[in-house]
Amino acid sequence: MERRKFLKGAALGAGATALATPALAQGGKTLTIVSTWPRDFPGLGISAQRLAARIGQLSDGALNVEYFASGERVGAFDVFDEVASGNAQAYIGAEYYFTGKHPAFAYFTSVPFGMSTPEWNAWIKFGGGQELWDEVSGEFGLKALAAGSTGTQAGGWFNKEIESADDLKGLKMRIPGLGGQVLSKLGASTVSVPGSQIYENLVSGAIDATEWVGPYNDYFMKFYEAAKYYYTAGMHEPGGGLSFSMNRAFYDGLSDWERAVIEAACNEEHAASHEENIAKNGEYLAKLVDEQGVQVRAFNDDVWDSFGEAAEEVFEETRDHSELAARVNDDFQGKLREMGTMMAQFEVGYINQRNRV
Ligand code: PYR
Repeated sequence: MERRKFLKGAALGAGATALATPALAQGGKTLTIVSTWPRDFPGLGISAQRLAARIGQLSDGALNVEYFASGERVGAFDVFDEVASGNAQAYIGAEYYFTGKHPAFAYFTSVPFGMSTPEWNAWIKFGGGQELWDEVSGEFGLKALAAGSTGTQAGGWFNKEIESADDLKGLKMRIPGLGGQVLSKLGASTVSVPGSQIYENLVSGAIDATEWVGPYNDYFMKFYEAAKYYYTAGMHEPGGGLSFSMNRAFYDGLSDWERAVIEAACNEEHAASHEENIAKNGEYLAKLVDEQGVQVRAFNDDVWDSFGEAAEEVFEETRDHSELAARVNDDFQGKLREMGTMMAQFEVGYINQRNRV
């Protein structure tokens, strides 16, 4: 998939859309899905289209699914209002784009120094996370489910090496969510623009740095044309999930079976997208280095420590927003510590030894 092709698709007007699934039998319920990802975007966009198509297929005509990529019906960051208002029935996207609505939404994508994807899945499914998500979404008339995961994200693309926190001062960086707030505390000037607008901003010099996802998704964005230093694991998005968020009245009107269909399709895509990223990231990191001469770097411990101090302040400010934001933060941080100790002893402990021997 050539990058310009899907960026062009992102700019198309509403009339130019193609359905992810053909209109199904008349008489089913309309399920209009709007997405924060451009059409055919490798990784995220294709995952969203796969999910929309799968819901239509599994529902066997009960749900008439129509899918609009970003810009085809509303802009990427307008999907929340489109669904909350009932103009569309569901959006696929990342909840941390909507921290302006409520900062607790960040925890339902990923937060700095937060959970890895397996930890986040465990919190959502068995640790009370879904119930907290329902409370936050419920304030806006929405009901959300996990429906995708990128796994641990890359630290991002920079046009200079980052050797100390001082190198972040004055840096103009695209980075959404609480991760962006951490960078701001360290003196960077941060913006959150949708994926389809990052390349132009980087190439024009409007920004000096960006993060997006990881090697597989990032390869197609061609950020290496403007920024050649690529940092491995970042603090800002260590794992977590993407969302399929429904208008609550629409959700309440579904039969148990229709809900089960949507839940099954979301669960399937949540796992598949994570697996796809794990399977492809290594191959695409090698392509970035071998084909494009990208310089791979890792943040040093001093930079990590600065990120950690700034993140503490960001969490305190997030807690101050409301009783609900404090409760979500505290539950998340408590479960993270509980699971993190075990993960370090078992999963990470094993992987480190395996890779060493
Ligand atoms: C981002 O907007 O940075 C994502 O990770 C999707």
